[in-house]
Amino acid sequence: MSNLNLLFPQWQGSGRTRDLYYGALKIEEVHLSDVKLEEIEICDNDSLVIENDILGYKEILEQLKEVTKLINDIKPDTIFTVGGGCDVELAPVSYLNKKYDGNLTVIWFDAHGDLNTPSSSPSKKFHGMPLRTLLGDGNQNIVRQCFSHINPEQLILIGTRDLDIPEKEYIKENNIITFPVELIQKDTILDSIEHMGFDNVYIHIDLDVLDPNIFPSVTCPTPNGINFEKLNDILIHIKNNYNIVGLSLLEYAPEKGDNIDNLKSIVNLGINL
Ligand SMILES: [Mn+2]
Repeated sequence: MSNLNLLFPQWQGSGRTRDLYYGALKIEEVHLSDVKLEEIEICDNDSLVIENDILGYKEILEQLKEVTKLINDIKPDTIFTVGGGCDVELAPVSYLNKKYDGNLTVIWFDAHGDLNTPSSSPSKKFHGMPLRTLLGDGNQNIVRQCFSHINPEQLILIGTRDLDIPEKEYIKENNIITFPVELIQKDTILDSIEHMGFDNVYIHIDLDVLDPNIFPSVTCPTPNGINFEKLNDILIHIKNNYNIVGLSLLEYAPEKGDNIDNLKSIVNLGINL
């Protein structure tokens, strides 16, 4: 089994700020200095424009081409991705979904749905659209650049608590399994994964799933999240029962004096896939 550790500090999806770029570099410095990584080079032009209802469309499409080429050359069995924003998920998730023939549950730890289309997005920031893109909707140049698309039946949203109205409608129409914070319970989550019937699991971690009182250094801090103990407990529980083929660690926007020691267990899970 070969694991790819991917450093993809794409910041363009979060707007005209490079915080997420520096966040990725800090995670690398603190936790990955002795780990073999592949890094995607990121455009540093900060005069982003909105094209096709997506801010930074050109850069995002270009970087997507880079990362799909890299993954296609390496052909890993598993991928650990350090972002960057949630929008870095397109290549890893669509690749693994293709590799495992759709035999994949995608678990999305995130305060948000990331389910907007370019036209429904209020902000036009692409980090609010990656999951919907992975489901095959949105800008078709970007969709076509992905390795495959996933189906709503493969998806579990955990910790979701800030959804736009079109996202709520999409979740309802497609019966997407959602665990709001108050319903998060590791055995119930395991039951859901079991019920879906897939053998492999992809885990998306947007750090804004955590409560801002515990971890405020994210692009979109959202009140009433979970704590590290709960997150790690669920991750261990999933690892003990399923084949985790991909994991991501996303949306870290560093602040002076931050201590990110408590990301260690997530990183360890990722590099040991
Ligand atoms: Mn997100």
